[in-house]
Amino acid sequence: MKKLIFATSNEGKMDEIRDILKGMPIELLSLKDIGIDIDIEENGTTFEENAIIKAETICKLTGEIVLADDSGLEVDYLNKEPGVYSSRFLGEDTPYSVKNNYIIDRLKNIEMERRSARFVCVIACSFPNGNTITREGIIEGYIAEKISGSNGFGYDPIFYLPEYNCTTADMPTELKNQISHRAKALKKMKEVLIQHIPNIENREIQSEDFDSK
Ligand code: ITT
Repeated sequence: MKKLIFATSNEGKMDEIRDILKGMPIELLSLKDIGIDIDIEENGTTFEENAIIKAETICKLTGEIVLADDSGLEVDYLNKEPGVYSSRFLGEDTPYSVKNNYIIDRLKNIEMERRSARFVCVIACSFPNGNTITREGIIEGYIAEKISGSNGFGYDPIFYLPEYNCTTADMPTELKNQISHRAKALKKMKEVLIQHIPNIENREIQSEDFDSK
């Protein structure tokens, strides 16, 4: 099976990525799986730049095809903060209960229409020949008036989706993984992998045929 490395140290992301890509004939390895523990300096100013930095750094180090995710929450009322600084917002080690309460407090008494926000995810795929391809996924929502839910990770307990009347931390993991920014970016990236990695498409079609019988 083709080996693919996913350059993330975020366990919450990795669980979602494994779930979203399940069924593909690839062996998906995290940095932990391959024993790499490095702090990559994410000094880009956009999600795309940071995703490329992560994927290319690990691709050069391992010589393997490497995927990376850079993602975050943009809150319109806060001029799109925390954005690319989502994991470093108020300090890397600050608990999300504190970060989430801080955002809720900043939006206190602000009506729903002005609480708009989105999760953005850019996935980069770096190939050992030096090519890097990126794909983006976005999900639009609102900042909830209070923290709710314990599924997911990070800012999920404050990201409210009116069409489901709950936060992404309230919904079952399977549902989040069908509709999320990460699911959308990975779905597009699947097409890229099918085009660029020999045999992936045939083997996937076979497994889908098998599943549907
Ligand atoms: P890696 O760089 O090792 O992948 P990281 O957590 O530092 O891990 P990012 O720099 O991409 O990753 O920051 C993403 C942050 O955005 C993440 O830590 C969360 O705070 C937030 N975030 C992204 N996707 C999210 C999601 O689906 N649900 C909740 N919060 C999310």
